[in-house]
Amino acid sequence: QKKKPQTYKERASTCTNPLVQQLYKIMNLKKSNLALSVDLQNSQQILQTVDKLGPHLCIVKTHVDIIEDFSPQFTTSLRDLAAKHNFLIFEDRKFGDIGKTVKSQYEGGIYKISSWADIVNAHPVPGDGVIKGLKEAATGTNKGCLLVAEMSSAGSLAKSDYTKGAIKMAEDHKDFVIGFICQSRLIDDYNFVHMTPGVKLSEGGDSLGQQYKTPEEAILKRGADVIIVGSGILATDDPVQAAIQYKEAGYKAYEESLKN
Ligand code: S5P
Repeated sequence: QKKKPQTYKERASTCTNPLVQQLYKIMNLKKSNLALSVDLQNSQQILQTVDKLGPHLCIVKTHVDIIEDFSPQFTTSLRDLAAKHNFLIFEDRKFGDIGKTVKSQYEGGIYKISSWADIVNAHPVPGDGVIKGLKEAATGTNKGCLLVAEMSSAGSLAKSDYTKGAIKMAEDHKDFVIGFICQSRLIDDYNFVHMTPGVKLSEGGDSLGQQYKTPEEAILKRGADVIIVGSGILATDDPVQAAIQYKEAGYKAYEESLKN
């Protein structure tokens, strides 16, 4: 039987993982389930955008490897903005290799992701060594990982038994896996945050396989906790207004979902 929907405040007090608690507290306080996918290639542009949109976001999601002028100062500045506006940082690195390789990719190289990102994600395809490897690099810190259990793109192979395997893997590693990147509700357990990308106010897609659904569809029909929006906000004349629109649409859908 389906559990009664909980408010963000209730989830913050019942969830066991401190990072998940922190996220629900932010969502409650800012009345926002909006994650901005800040897919820009210039550091200053990213920082300026995040500073303007920050008040409306619960999460800022980065693709650090598309930045053309990356420097460690960029991640320091991004962390300052996270403190200023109270959001979590999610580096969308989609780790997908054996444990020891992802461990070095997470903590090492130029980006040193484990030193600044609160959340990362991983493909479950290698087996749970991918989680164990990442976990080793995150020891003693308040970090979490999302498993990419389903994808928004056309023809995705992440479905049926693969998705079920991802759920099992998450349940086996509850201390570090804090949820899923997904397109539907996978577990009736708020300890696993369901984040859904491929969201736009009008449905459709792009020329490279992306498939969009509205915030209402993502939250009410598919059971998303957090909506991830990139071009729906960034490719507009007024990203601040667009972010407010997505925030309000997402929050309204959440309020509606509580009535179920
Ligand atoms: O299934 C997925 C998983 C992710 S994380 N589909 C996605 O689109 N993403 C990411 O979400 C993608 O890498 C991009 O950064 C963002 C969607 O951007 P948009 O511009 O299409 O909203």
